[in-house]
Amino acid sequence: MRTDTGQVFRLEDYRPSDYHIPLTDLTFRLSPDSTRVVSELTIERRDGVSGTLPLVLDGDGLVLKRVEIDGKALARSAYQATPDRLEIANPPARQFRLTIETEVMPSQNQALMGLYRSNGVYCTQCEAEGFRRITYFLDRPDILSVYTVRIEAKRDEAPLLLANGNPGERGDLSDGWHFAVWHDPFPKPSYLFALVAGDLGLVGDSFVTASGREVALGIYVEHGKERLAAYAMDALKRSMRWDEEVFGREYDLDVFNIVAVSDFNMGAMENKGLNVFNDKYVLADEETATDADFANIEAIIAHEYFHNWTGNRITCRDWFQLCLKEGLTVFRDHEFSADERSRAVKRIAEVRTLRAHQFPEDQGPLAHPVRPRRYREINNFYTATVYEKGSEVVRMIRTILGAEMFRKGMDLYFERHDGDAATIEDFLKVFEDASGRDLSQFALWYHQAGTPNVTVTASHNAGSNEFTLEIEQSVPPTPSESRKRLMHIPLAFGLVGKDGKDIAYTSVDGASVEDGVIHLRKRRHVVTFSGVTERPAVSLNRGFSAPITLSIEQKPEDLMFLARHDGDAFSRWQAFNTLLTDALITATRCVLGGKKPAFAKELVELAGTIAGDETLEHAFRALAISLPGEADIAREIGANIDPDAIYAAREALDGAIATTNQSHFKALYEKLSVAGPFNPDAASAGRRALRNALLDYLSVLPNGETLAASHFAAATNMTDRAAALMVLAHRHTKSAEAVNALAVFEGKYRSDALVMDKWFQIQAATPGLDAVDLVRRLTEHAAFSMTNPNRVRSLIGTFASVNQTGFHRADGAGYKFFVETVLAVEKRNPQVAARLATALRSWRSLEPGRQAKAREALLAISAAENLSADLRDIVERTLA
Ligand code: 0A1
Ligand code: ZN
Repeated sequence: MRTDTGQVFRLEDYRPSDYHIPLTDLTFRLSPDSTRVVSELTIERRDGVSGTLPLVLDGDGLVLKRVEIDGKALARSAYQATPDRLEIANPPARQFRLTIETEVMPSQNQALMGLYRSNGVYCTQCEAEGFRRITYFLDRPDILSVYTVRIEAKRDEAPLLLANGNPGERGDLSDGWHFAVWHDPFPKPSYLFALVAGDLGLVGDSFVTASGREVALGIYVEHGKERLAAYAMDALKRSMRWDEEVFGREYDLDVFNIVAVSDFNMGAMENKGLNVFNDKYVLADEETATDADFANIEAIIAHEYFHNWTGNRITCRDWFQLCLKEGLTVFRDHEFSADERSRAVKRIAEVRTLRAHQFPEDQGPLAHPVRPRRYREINNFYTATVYEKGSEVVRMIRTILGAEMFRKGMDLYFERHDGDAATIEDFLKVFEDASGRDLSQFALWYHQAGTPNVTVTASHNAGSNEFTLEIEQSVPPTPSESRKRLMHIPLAFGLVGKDGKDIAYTSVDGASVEDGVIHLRKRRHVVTFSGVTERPAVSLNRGFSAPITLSIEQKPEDLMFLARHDGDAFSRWQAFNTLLTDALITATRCVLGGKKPAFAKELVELAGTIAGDETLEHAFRALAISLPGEADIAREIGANIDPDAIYAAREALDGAIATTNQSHFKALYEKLSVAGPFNPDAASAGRRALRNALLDYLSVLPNGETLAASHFAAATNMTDRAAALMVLAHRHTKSAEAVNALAVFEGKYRSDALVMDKWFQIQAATPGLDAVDLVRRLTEHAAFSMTNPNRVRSLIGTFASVNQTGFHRADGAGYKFFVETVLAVEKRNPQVAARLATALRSWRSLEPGRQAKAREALLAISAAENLSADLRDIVERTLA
């Protein structure tokens, strides 16, 4: 484990390396407890660099066995080696070959960075700085090298030997060993290096590219699970075709392999030609995976594949530029899913995710720009801001430029920077050059942290037929950025008339308005639309054109009207969601004041109308009628949060909607219950989503547990089964039906780790005071493991980040358990522990009692001895 050195890395300190490594030849002799790695590097000085120049290579916990230059052992006095660094004081001035032999222990590697074993399979994870745990290297993304890799292993232990690029020679060695050579012709940074060796089953297929080249596709999974990779393979082929059609990008190697492993710190990794996946994002069938799992698999398969161009062919100059590959690739996978599924539904889901994960980050102590300027531990910057907000920034570029210019800019990006380690400046420049637009103010979206607030007042003058919007922007201060500059915010809008159609206007004054988008550039704009003969309902930030918080005094009648008629599906959803959120905030205040919440009849009835509106997609209806989550409500309230009051308010609205609409919901539920063969497609998933949302409401009515129990018993797929189990476990906790369903589920899936994750997740989110004890008990369950990231995230992660009433228990018991667990996880896997610890990032918005307890918990973590760089960084920033 790397302990904290306190070193801070700064963007302004970037300078190119003095040395290049054009060729990297690696030989691995694999063994669980002692793997030998021989690295032969061709090293050159950068042009124009002269004089005595030490070569300093990065390491991390390495054991050096041998070092040679041009085939001769290096004198002990000529170099200095520590586990974390190899310095050669005075290497030859011309090109030379450096040979380094290291020893690593994959079986002991629980941090899952570098070379490790997962379920008996050797695999690697090198992003961001894992390659230095394998051999000494210039482990930075601007060192691009052509890799040739030879793997040697015992044939019976590892019949399968994979690395990046195309396969080369293979054969037998003595004593039951064998070898395989892989060559990747595309120069790449070390973080994209990968190796996999083990005994796995293959799902093979092929793909013919637009120019007619045949690519062999392979997905490797545990033996016996091949059938579960069919959906992933289908998603891969659709992704390859889509990237050709939409971005003009073809695949470039002869093979493309994906390996599913069961121990993985993140979702998946885009290693060139050899993606390594968390098995959760590969394996699926109707019996074991939910519709959400299918959608995630499709998105992540696409995401990693799309990295081949945005990340691999064009990589990042340094880790400050992480959003260059991640924001752009998320944008690409979002667009893919929107094309494959329902664009409107996809957009709503994206915005919900952004608000749930990125907004709290941007509004709390961990706020950072999409392109950060400093970091202590880069692993902690794989954040919602870099990924999700990074994607929103790319989306805004497209909004500003229009689809055609955007594509022209992307084409120029690929043409100009193929083979480069590029920067955000390079990226913005291609769009400026392609379109002739000035994006300098827009660039602040990359450089400035914080969610901009936009406040709007609207008025209509019937005498002059003018409609006026007074719009003001402000960006709140964030850590180490107290003064903010004004942003360029593209605000899509519509003026909706009585007939539900957008009203035309004759002219606009006060801001530039193009194609239904107001371009805000100043602190305040007074935008006047002339020729507006009726008072419109204004629909703002359509399609969520900018990642901002919007405050507009809007009459509930207008919001009701927009919820029924807005021509933009996202804004239609937003209007109803705003009404629900407002009602829940008021209800929370009632609860805190000791009063019983009451809700407007029109609102409660509108939920029924939307649920039954056959002109709307099922998935849209399901999203619309699902109440904002407890954390969403807390975020909107902003300060002095009492999770118990929010919970009670939400229960009250659930009850009111269910009671008012009961016969209608029951009839709809029945209508949607017709069984047919399972199809994972978006339309079928939407039907299931609506039916399960209705079940959730119906289950709060008398005998709700009986209905949920029969839904559970009759389920023919995991989506319905898990939905019913959740309703029982959360709404009828400890009822005979809940206890029985949990036991049945456990009995059936005990040996399927990924399904048991759902069982852990559902229980970890059980509302109320007992959850802490339940979760603590579940850490003793045979299917739980403190070393497997999926298990830890399902049980501990869900408890801490989803269970508002259980985790934020007023007596601090939730936090106490959390401290113990985070520290226990950290001993094995600092990266996973650091991510868990971000669950407390919004501690300052809690009411004073809980706030004090949360602070104590953070202090207890920071007081622990030998804290890893990962965890110390998160905890100290959270407390600062
Ligand atoms: N580049 C990957 C994410 C990733 C980052 C770090 C990892 O190390 C543990 C693993 C994966 C992606 O965006 O999918
Ligand atoms: Zn990515």
